[in-house]
Amino acid sequence: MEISALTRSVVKSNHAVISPDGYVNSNVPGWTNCTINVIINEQMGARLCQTLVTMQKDGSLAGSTLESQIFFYVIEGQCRATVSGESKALASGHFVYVPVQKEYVFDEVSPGTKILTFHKIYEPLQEATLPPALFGDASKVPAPSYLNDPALRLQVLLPDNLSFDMAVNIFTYDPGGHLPFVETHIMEHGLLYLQGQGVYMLDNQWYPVKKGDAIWMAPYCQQWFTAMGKEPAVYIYYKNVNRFPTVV
Ligand code: UGY
Ligand code: MN
Repeated sequence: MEISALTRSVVKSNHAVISPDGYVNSNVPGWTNCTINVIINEQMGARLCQTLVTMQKDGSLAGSTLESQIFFYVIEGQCRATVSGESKALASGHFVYVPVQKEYVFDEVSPGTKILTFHKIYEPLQEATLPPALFGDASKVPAPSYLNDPALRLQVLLPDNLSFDMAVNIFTYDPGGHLPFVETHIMEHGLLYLQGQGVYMLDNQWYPVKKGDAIWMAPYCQQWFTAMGKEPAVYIYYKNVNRFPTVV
């Protein structure tokens, strides 16, 4: 018999590990015939929102971005996305970036399709134009080694220019690969494991993590990760970037 009073999930003031065992579903207006889990949100102190959507038969996501831009990533399954009049068929690894003030529709889903979303309030910059809507495929994005370590590969999915104030990257670690140092930084992260397992250190606490787990790291939450097991560990993560760091 399993003990239902146990979970690997933790929610602290500057980080959270959310494993699927604790999911309770939400409803989002315009997102129909789907199961929605809001994994990271400003209610926990974050400045981003991260959701996981599992589509059912005839499911669709329809809406308009307002102040927040939304990044959609297909984890598994198939669907069609329409943004600003452009429509594309999407499969696992495909992604869509929807800038602010745009309408979007995801439909023609195969049941069970899983879509990850990252939402961030857009901070316009006088010297930069608004980002365009983008469609992409992670399998076509280069995967150079990270900081000269061949055990680590980093894919940068969004253009790295001042129009964008968020980054979404895919980090791949071969078994035994690890972050080269404990990171201490102002940027915030939301993250979802796509494959494999390992141990994450967050603010000097150690968490075993695996495919399906999500992590929130607040600014300055100290972070380090090592991959374990027989296959690479892969996570996709959000990071706020390219804006003046202070109002002081
Ligand atoms: O981009 C990053 O800050 C990344 N290296 N952090 C992380 O994977 N925890
Ligand atoms: Mn980091």
